[in-house]
Amino acid sequence: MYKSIETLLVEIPTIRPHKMAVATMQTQTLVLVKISTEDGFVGWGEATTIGGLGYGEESPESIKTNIETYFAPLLKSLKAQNIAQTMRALKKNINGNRFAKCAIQTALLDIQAQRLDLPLSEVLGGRLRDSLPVLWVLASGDTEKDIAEGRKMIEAKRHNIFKLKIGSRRVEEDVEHVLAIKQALGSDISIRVDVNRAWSELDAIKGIQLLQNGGVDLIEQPCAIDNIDAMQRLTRRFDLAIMADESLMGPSSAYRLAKTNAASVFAVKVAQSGGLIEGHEVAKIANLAGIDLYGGTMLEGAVGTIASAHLFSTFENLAYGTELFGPLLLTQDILKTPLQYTDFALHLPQGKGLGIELDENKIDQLRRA
Ligand code: MUC
Ligand code: MG
Repeated sequence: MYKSIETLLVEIPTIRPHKMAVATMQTQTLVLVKISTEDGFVGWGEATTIGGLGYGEESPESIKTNIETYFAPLLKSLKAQNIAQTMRALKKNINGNRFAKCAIQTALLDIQAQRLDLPLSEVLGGRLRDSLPVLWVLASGDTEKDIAEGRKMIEAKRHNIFKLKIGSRRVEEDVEHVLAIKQALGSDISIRVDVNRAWSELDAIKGIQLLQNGGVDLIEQPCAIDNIDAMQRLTRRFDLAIMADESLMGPSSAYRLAKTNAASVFAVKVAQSGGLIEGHEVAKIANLAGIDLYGGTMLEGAVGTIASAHLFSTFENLAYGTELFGPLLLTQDILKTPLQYTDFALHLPQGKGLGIELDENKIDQLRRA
């Protein structure tokens, strides 16, 4: 039985402005959910999003309000049930709200894994690897600063794959910026771009052709969320990988994108999918359709990042690695022992549940009053 369900908004400044076509972030608002059970277990989940309502349909404030008003009373009213029955009750009574559902489901799975004395990955089917490759996003908005940042990351053996955020300038300017970075960092370094849906189909044809000629490896979400036809035509037209991100909102959209050949790679995001279990289903659909996988982020802090890592560690095919760098973009850590990033990878903890220990005093200092 669930004793309490708390939702905390935790404000942490970023290490530098993070410029994307949808928003410029100077601070990230982590949305953390803490569930306590009558018999003494505590589980954590995360429902962080990007740029208020700039990225998704749920804002930090709406997630907190909806959890407190609708999810928490319902959860408390449920007699002892397993996670499947609990999630079924939530889905039956509450429409949409994928991020909130994800945070609740993550906390329940954390508790379940703790009860079983297993790492979360083992409850999700079992890990196939103990570490995951992690790229870095260069998004200062300035070409020279991005090159210097990229070189520093390679030297420190932290990242050797980079994603560049484009789409807010003219196509030619963006292409010039990307190719300057590609040239400066060298041919061994994989460069990808995320347009965050900013291009028309004609912009995309022009931009992708130039980027493909310049050796860029992957184009993420070039066109509007609903413009699946354009995504399909671009995937057919070009030889480089076209990845669906914002268009991928869980198993049913995964099915539609796969059926229409509208992407060659899926960016699996657990919150966008509606939960870890649904993220697993998205990956299964990709596998069956011959679509490659990439482990995405909503720039979550440690909780959402490590929950995603537990899931991604179970994927057989993770051809494009992950972008689980969220905590590294923040100026403060909320864990007693920070996540371990070395040798271009994030290393999974061995402990039970999420395998992390939150610093609740720190969280108290940083949370919104
Ligand atoms: C996105 O669209 O991919 C992930 C990494 C990053 O820098 O922004 C997010 C959102
Ligand atoms: Mg993206």
